[in-house]
Amino acid sequence: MALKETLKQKLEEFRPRTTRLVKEFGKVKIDEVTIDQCIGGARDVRCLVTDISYLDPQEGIRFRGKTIPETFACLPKAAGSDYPTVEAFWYFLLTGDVPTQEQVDAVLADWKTRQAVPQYVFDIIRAMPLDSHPMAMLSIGITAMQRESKFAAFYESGKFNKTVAWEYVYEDACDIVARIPVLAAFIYNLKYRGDKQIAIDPALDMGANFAHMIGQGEEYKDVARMYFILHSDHESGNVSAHTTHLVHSALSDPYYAYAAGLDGLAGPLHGRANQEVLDWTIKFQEKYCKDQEPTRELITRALWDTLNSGQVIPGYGHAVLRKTDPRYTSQREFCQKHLPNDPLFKLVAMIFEVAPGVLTEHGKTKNPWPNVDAQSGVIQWHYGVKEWDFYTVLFGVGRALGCMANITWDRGLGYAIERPKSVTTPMLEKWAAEGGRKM
Ligand code: CMX
Repeated sequence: MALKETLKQKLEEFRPRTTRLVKEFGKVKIDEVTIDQCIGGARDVRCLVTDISYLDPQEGIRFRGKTIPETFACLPKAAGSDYPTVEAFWYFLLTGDVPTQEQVDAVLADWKTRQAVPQYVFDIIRAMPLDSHPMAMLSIGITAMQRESKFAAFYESGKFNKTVAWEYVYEDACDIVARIPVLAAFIYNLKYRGDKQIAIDPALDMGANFAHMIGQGEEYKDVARMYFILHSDHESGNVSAHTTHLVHSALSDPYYAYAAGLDGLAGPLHGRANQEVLDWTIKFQEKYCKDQEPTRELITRALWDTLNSGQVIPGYGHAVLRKTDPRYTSQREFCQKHLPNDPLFKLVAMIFEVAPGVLTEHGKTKNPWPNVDAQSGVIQWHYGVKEWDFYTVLFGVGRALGCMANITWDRGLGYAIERPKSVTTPMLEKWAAEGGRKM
C-alpha cells in the first residue's frame, strides 16, 4: 500500500485509543510538578505524547521501538550501501512499518516530484549578507516557502475540516523533507563555493543527491544518509521538536512551525553544539598542539580552562540521557571503520577518554557523557565539509524528518493547541511555605 494510504489506515486505527484515553481516563494522574521543575525548564515533566520515538535515559533513542542498530539493520538499503535510504526511514518513522523495496521506491519517486525549491526562495536568501549564519538562511528559506503551504491554502479555502486536516499537513511535510536538502545544498554552495550551484540529480536518493549537490563523492552519500537518520528525532521534549509541535498546535502551517523549530535548533545548548565542538577542538589543536601531539594531560588542562571560564564543554551532557548517546556511538563506529587514522577523530576519541572524568570532578552536570554533537563534526571535517558553522544546518535537514512526522500525527490525532498554565513567584513562595499547593 502507498505511504499516504497506509498512514490513513494507521491513523484511523489509532484515533479511538487517544479518544478513549481522554474520555475515560482523562483524570488519571501520571505526574506531579515540583518547584525546581517549574523554574528549571520543565525537566522530566511528563506532559507530551509521541509514538514516533522514545528516549530512555539509560539506553538512548528508539525509533518506532527500534534501537539505532536495529533501525539500520531492518530497513531496505540504498543500492550498493550498508545504510538505508532516508526515504525508507521516512516511511518507517511515519507508519512504524518496515517498508518493502517497492514502497521505498514509491516514496523516492514521490519526493522527486516535490523537491524543486521555488526560485524566489533562492533570491530571498541571496539578498541576505553572505556572512549571515547559515541557520538564519535556512530558517528564512523555510519561512519564505510558506507561500507554498497546502495546509494554509486549505485553511483559507473556507472548507477547513479537522478530520482531513492532517492530509494537508502530510502534503506540506513531504514537500518540506524533500526540499530541505536542496535548500541546504544551495546555502552551502552560496556561502562556501562561490555560488557554484549543482542541479538536482533525479536518479539519486535524498542522501546521495545531497552529497552530489554539495560537490561530494561516493563515500559521502552514506555519511549524509546516516547523518540525516541519526539526527531525525529524539522524542518530543527537545527544543526543536517541541517548538515545532507548539507552533503547529496553533494551526500555524508546517513551514511556520519548522522555521520556528530551526530557530530553536540554532541555540548552542541544542543543535549548534556540533559547531561549537569543532570550534573547540580546532582551537585546542592550534593552541596546544602546534609542536606536540595531543595528550590526555593537555586535553584535561584545556577542558578545565573552558569550565573555569564559565563555559560548557560542548557535545557533553544531556537533559534526559544518563549514558553515552547511542547516536555518538553509531558515528564513532562509522569513524572506526572509515577514518580510524584521522588525527581529528583520534583527538575526539581521546577527549572521550578524559572529558567524563573532568566533568564528574567538576560536579555540576548530571550526565558527563558525550551526546550526538561530540562526534558528528569530525566526520564532516574528514570528508572536506570544513565550514563548521554549516553543521547545524545538516542537523536541521535531519531533524525535519522527525518534526514533520510528529506534526502529521499531531493533526491526525487532533491534538489541542498547547497552553500550559503559568504561576507567579509569590504563588510559588506561598506554596513552598505551606509545603505544597492545596489541590
Ligand atoms: N559542561 C559544563 N557544564 C555542564 C555541561 C557541560 N557539558 N552540561 C551540563 N552542565 C552544567 C549545566 O550548565 C548546569 O550548570 P548550572 O547549575 O550552573 O546551571 C549543571 O551542569 C546541571 O545541568 P544538567 O542538569 O546536567 O543539564 P541540563 O539538562 O540543564 O542541560 C545540556 C543539558 C545539554 C544543555 C547541557 O548538558 C549542556 O549545556 N551541554 C553542552 C552543550 C551541548 O552539548 N548541547 C547539545 C545537546 C544535544 C543536542 O540537543 O543537540
